[in-house]
Amino acid sequence: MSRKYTRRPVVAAPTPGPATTTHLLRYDKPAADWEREALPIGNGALGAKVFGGVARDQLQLNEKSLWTGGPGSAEGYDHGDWPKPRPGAITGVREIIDQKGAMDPGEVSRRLGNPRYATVGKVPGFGDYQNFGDLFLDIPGAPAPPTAYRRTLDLADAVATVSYSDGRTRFTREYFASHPGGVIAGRVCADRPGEVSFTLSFNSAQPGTSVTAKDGRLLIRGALADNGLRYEGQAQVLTSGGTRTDTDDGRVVVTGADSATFVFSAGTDYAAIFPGYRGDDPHARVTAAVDRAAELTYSDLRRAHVADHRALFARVRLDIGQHAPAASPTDELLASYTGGASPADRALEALYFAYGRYLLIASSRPGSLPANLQGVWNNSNTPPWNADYHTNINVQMNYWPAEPTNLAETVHPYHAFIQDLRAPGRRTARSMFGAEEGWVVHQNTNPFGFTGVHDWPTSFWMPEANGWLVQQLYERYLFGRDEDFLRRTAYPAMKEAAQFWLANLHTDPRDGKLVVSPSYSPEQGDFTAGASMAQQIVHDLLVNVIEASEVLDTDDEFRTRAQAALAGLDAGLRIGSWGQLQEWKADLDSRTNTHRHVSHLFALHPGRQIEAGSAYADAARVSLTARGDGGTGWSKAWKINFWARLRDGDHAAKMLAEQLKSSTLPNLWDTHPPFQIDGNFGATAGIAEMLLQSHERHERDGRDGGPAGPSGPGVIVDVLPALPSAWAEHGSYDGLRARGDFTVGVDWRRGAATEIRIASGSGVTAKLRSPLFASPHPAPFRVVRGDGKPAGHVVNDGVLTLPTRAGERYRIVAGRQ
Ligand code: FUC
Repeated sequence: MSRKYTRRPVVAAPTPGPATTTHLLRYDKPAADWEREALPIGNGALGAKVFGGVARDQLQLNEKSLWTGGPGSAEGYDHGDWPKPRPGAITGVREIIDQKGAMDPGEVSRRLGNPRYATVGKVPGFGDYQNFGDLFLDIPGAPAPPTAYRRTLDLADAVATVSYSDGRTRFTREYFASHPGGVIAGRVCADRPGEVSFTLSFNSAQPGTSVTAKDGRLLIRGALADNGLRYEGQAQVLTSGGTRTDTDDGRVVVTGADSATFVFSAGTDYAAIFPGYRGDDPHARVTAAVDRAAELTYSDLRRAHVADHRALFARVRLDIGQHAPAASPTDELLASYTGGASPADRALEALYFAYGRYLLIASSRPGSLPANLQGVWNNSNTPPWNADYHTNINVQMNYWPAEPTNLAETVHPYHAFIQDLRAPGRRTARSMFGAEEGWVVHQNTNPFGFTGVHDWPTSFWMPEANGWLVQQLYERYLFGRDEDFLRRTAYPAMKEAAQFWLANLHTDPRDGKLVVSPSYSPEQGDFTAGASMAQQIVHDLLVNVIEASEVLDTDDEFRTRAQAALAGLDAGLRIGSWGQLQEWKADLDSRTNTHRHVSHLFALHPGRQIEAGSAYADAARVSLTARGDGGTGWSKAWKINFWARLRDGDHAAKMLAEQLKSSTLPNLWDTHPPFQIDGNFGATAGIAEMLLQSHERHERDGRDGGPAGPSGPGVIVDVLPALPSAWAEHGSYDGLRARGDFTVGVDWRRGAATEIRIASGSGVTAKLRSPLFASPHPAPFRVVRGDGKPAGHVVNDGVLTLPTRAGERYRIVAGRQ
């Protein structure tokens, strides 16, 4: 009990970091509710929701690989593959669709699905993301009520704080989840010595968990009843002054300390390795992480955490004229938000943007699984939609902000996850489609390579998800221009997804075009051939893989085949009878359909088949207008992106306002309802999309994709493409990323850029579009390098062409001098 920890110097109560109101969530009451009020911290693999109670604080904990299902599951597991071959099943459905034009989803799922258990939502062995349990701090003699209570989450430092006074002593607790440390840490302080007392206990969410306490360390061990997955957690309590006692029933009691800290880590024996998905027992890893963290002083542990977080978070700065009354609690800011002209409304929007970046850092770091439907936070053993990985919008949306908002490192778990789907996905491609080449995944997947199907009629079939997933791999190349990454990581996965489609496109008897069949537009209507989204995704995949093979100068024969397929492909773009972009190949769209999925606009975003100002863009606008401004959280978030791509900043801002007014909880979590994190991420990406775009290719050769030039595929960097009037008066940003490996900053006044800053990472020629460069009367401006010397450039048709050198910074300054 009297370990060296007790002799540590007292660390002063933490002083608040440099957070402004833009980066601080604050509340004047403890959280009464997990979903709406508790505040999230996380290091990717571990997550906690902090309640901030006075007499009892609660940290609800998660370990991201704690999943039921998969190999060893009591329900059995087959990756969703058909238990027995069904020769001709898919071609049979294709033939019926060819003959009748459509097929009822129930009938298709009876033929092609995998039967569920009786319980709706239960796919055999699919599993659920699990709750790990709760750490409780029970504080004797806590004031009721306390005075000057404050609960905050500092997004800049990624530290949650709770503070209050009993009239005599001010108590402060803070919590953070350290990625470098691999732990969640907490500290309890008082501004008078000897005042810190509490009992730390753990309440497991899993039956049969053993919890013991020894030398101030809780040891939590067990195995999931369903699949035997072993898990372990350890929490080490360290004190300055006072006493620390272990209890027989597995608690640690701190009495009369000057301050106390705890460090917690957890792990499982999950490994992302097909087919067993098991690795080492977590005991050694968890012990090492907790030992290492306990050896450090709290301030060193905290400093390393803050430095690690800031290295990502502080890359982007956004000023949209936000200003909130200094002490206004976030829930009040949200409640009084109108989406109007007030600086307080701007403050909420800027905070929400910062929060999206914070949440991505907290829920997706290298070394664990990607962010799921709830990021890393889940307090249930049967969470909504299993808290899984939905591939018909949701997991993709999670990663939309990663590249544009300068958080490329956070996308690593998603990349790894996609690579890990290839082995089971190959098996599914072979067993269901008879494909000799390629991999496939359908509409839901889990950490155990579920690449097959279940049988929920309106949401089980999504083979083109393979193409949508690998789009993110290619985006990494487009943003980072790392050819080695393209060669080794992105291209092989893209090629294998494309190979699947080369073997599985179907010739549509209606017009001889190549289509996906059967295809289904999420999550409505009948099965048909050539639903627009499926076509657009395959189109995107083929264009990208052709471009990538050109960049890498490889695979001529494969490229020729891909080019032939692209030439024969139905591109999935059709303007229908009421001017709408058709969701299906036949003109079936209803003007009164307000379904949340607007799948046929994939070509507008996140695809790049539709350019603003084109006839297809007009049709997309007609469809989007008909769908309306409602929808679930993620649906509104997608619409922010759509309107931004249509360069309608005011409508994009309206959608952001709709999301904040009706799909956002007091802790600023997105709600579907219930809580679903994709909307946070989609909206964050949407805000970036309003400020900077770089998806349009500038070299054209008659086909939809431009050829890759000597420095890779050329793109237009569009500055302030959809700035809403509410943000127009003045503002600035720095640190957003554009394809071509550019980091961009802009100052603006009355809607016009006054300075554009661009740092070139790879020396690609920048093609910048801004009204500043518009012909025939270009506004006067000068272009200078970092050293202030003029930089050579050409202006043509509203586009400034700026040859850049890798590592060089450039400024384009409006005004003659
Ligand atoms: C998609 C959506 C639902 C929900 C679910 C998790 O299938 O249609 O609205 O977001 O994912």
